[in-house]
Amino acid sequence: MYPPPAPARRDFISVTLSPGRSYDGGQGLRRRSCWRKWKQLSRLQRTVVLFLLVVLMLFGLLSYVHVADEWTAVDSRSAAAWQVRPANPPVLPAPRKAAENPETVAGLSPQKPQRHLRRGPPNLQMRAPDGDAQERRQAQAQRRAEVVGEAGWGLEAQRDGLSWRGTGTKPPQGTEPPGKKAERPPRPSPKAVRMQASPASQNERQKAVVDAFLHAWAGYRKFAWGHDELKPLTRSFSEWFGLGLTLIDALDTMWILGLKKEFQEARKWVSRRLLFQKDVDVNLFESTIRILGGLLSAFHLSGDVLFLTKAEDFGNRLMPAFRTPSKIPYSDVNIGTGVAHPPRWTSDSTVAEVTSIQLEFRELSRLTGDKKFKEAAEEVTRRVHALRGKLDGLVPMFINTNSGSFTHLGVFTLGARADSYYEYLLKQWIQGGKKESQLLEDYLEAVDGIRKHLLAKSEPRKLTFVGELNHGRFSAKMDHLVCFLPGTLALGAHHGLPAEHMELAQALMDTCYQMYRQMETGLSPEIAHFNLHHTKAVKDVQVKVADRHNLLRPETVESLFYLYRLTGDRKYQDWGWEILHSFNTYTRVPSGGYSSISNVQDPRHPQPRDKMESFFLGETLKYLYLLFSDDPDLLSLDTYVFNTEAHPLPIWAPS
Ligand code: DMJ
Repeated sequence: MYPPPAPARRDFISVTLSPGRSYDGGQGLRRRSCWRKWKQLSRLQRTVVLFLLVVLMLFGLLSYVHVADEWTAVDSRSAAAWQVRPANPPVLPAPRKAAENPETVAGLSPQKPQRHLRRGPPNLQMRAPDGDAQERRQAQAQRRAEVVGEAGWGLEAQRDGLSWRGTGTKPPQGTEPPGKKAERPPRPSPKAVRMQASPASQNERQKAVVDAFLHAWAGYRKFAWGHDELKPLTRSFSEWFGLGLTLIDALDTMWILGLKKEFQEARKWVSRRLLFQKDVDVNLFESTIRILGGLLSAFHLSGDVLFLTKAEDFGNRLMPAFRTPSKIPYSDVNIGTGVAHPPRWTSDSTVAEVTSIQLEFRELSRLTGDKKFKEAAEEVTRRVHALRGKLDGLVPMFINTNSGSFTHLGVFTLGARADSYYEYLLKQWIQGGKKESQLLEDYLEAVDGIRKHLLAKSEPRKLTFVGELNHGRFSAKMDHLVCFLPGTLALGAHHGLPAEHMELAQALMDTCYQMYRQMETGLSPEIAHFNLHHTKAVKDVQVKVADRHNLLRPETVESLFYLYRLTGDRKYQDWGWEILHSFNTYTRVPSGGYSSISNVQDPRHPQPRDKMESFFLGETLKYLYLLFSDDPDLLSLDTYVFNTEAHPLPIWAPS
């Protein structure tokens, strides 16, 4: 009646996959039961399970690809590259107690983590510097250093940390313009061997400058060692690039002032702590004139190739700034990633900034034999030369990095954003042995443009000053920055330019001095406005509340140095002496350092701003020291040309 029971169904998997195996550890049974369970699931349940499985597999696949990429990247970087970038990369030493000697404390001090200063939209990002190429370049530089060491130059410095050579211990070396790849190792400048000062050879005023320097240095050393700038009131520091800016800016000043111990200690910091592999944005112009210029100058004066090696490394890291549609460089570049960009608010660069890096880049090419530095910088000069929008040789203040054209047309000044354009026209011409006539022509035309459009006389003393032109309207406003001009004009006259340049230099020098003299503290404001009206008992120099600060700037004492050196008139030394006295009276901070002040018209409350700019050591005190020297061979103006941060570089074919 009942149908016979159906034969037991054999499990398909166990029969087909395990033929002839009597015992499989229970796996067959498990498979059988899994399969049964699977078959018992509804269609919907099976779909869900299958979907989850597919998702899991996709996830696994993606993870694999990512991990594989990571390993490929790790493989492609050299071991060395990883060694120089530890997880918590050290660059700057922590602040030290006053008693500690910055460079003799054993071991490395705790480091601050790197700041991330990468800025700019992603579409501006460019290729990071090639790690391998960088290593190759460093190795080449190191090899050159060894060759130079073997040749006798810098050998003592490498062995002992510093060589303070005596007069005439080496034959004078000539300089030569940059040509093809250097066939000989780089040589420091011809006068390096004579560049030493002993206290015995210093006059009283020079000793006062040395005293001021040591006071400033003591503050920096105690409270800001290895950092960018000293904050002397709060006894701390501020960072701009995080590259020991003050220390680098001050290296050649220490050499010139004969401060051997201080120089040696700073050199040690450069050797051990100055690393440029940092994720940090630097301003192309500021870092070129202060860091690149400072290192090149330290190399020339001391003959120590350490400084050239560092300069080349740094120069390479600045190069991405030139990769723009117009070849006019961006204002900022990240020296770690090679990402360059303009300021956040514009695609313009400042005219003075892009035209005041040439002395340094040209010299770097000459020393390294690598033409790329010179070519990039000179391309800018060529393009600016050909631009429309000038007024009788005067240039606007901005230039666009996309179009390569001037922007904000119709505004002309010799102050901020244009100043050193004029200075570098003349100085490049001098640096190159007075052969590059286009530079000279542009300079001469600009001086005529200044005469024609920007000069005026104040009341009541009839001081000649350089004003500004704003769409045809003259403004009697003159930045302290313009006070570089008397020195530059005098330098040109010394190199054979018209004598009337020297007359104008002297007239402007009087004016710059009066910008100090007519202030209650004896210190110039940042910006002066000249009185044009004939009324009794009014000062020529007037100051707006927003402009009455003094940042310890160098331009006036810089020009005093040129004027004294080139005329021999001692009144310029006396004026410089007065200015040094005022700095000491109103800006010297007892615990160490000097501070910029907010009010040059209030001797009772000059309001220190708690900042010592690096150029106070790099420029102001250096020029004062040179001003008080009666030795025309101390950095002869026929042998050296000073960059705009007062770092002397050799003239390629000295007269
Ligand atoms: C310096 O950095 C340089 O002299 C630059 O050319 C202008 N500004 C400061 C000093 O005032």
